[in-house]
Amino acid sequence: MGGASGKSGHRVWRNARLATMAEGAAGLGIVENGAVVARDGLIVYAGPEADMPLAAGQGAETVDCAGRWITPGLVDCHTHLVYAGNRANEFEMRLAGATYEEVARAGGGIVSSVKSLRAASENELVAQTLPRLDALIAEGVTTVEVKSGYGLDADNEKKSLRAARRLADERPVTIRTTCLAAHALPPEAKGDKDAFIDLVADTILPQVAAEKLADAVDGFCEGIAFSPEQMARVFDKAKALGLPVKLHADQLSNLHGAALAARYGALSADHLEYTDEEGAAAMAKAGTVATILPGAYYFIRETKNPPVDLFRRHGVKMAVATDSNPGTSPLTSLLLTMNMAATLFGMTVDECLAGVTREAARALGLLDKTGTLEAGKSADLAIWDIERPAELVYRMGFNPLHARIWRGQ
Ligand code: DI6
Ligand code: FE
Repeated sequence: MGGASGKSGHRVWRNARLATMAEGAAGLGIVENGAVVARDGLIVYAGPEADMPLAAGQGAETVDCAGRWITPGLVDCHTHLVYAGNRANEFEMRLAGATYEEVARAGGGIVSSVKSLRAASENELVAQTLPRLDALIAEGVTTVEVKSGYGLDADNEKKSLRAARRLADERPVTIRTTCLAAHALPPEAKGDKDAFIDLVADTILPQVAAEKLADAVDGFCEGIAFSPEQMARVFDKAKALGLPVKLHADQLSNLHGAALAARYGALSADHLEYTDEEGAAAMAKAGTVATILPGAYYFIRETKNPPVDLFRRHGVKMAVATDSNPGTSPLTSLLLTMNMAATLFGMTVDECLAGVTREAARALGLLDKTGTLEAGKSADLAIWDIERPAELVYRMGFNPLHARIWRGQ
């Protein structure tokens, strides 16, 4: 939307159709003939244009949306966006028949990204990440979570998180950072997982917390990574440092990671292909969001689907995210991700759209700030050239974004 905003940052988008995604509203919270008013970066009104309070719109710069749809700005709540180089070579190995686990055991996988990241400067990391961030932003994303996890020592984890924070200086976007030091075993640990977990808990997390570099703590609970007991040790330290937790859980096998995450009141448990009913029930009880990541499922040609139906039956909220990373999900399109969630997992259009807005915000602990079109939240909007919201999920490789508004601009 060209043109400077009003002096007070006061704008009305009128003649629009809204998918407010407000909690409790039926379906997408659709408002025909709707308007959104933003002042000083916050939504002051979102609803029928006819009901817009006079005072809300008075003196505001007005934008005629010509019947276009407005949704909340999209939220990608699970990415490993900051990395160096890529792993196209491993992709070729897998095409020749190797599994992801075989590639990892052969010294490839996450550890090869660790080598590349350690060799890159913070500036190089920012520069290499910006094109990926730009791809997300081009599709209406206004909030992105970014994990570390390719540094695996204090200095390199902090370098990754600093690079992630700097993305917010380079682009109009909200960045949330997550420390994923317990992602893989670095070569210098010489196979001693417990000693590495000591390093994470006693050194890396305290330093990251002291420098306020992370908004949450994550880990990879898996046979090829860390056990539930080792993750519990990391989570105990995170809690002691006042940081909320998340978990890569039950992606390749069922180690009961979902239940572990729930026990720690995790914001989210992510992947979840192998989660069982007990895990789903525990998540529901704890209010832990299930983050569904179809990009990784697709890319490693997994065949076990996450138990979407169990999540529905137990009332677990579902977010949908790219898992953008060099090894298992080199994906930078949240629109395509929704299509995959629908096509591969049978998620509905409403679930997919909630998954990249309201539920993704919830998975980041940001539901009071973004993720729906409601007064009091950040004016993060995506305006679309579509006739109906299902088009956002239905199309593959097409971007109908008309305009993107971040904090009212
Ligand atoms: N699960 C994943 O899918 C990614 N990390 C994780 O814990 C893979 C990251 C990578 O292969 O680089
Ligand atoms: Fe991931």
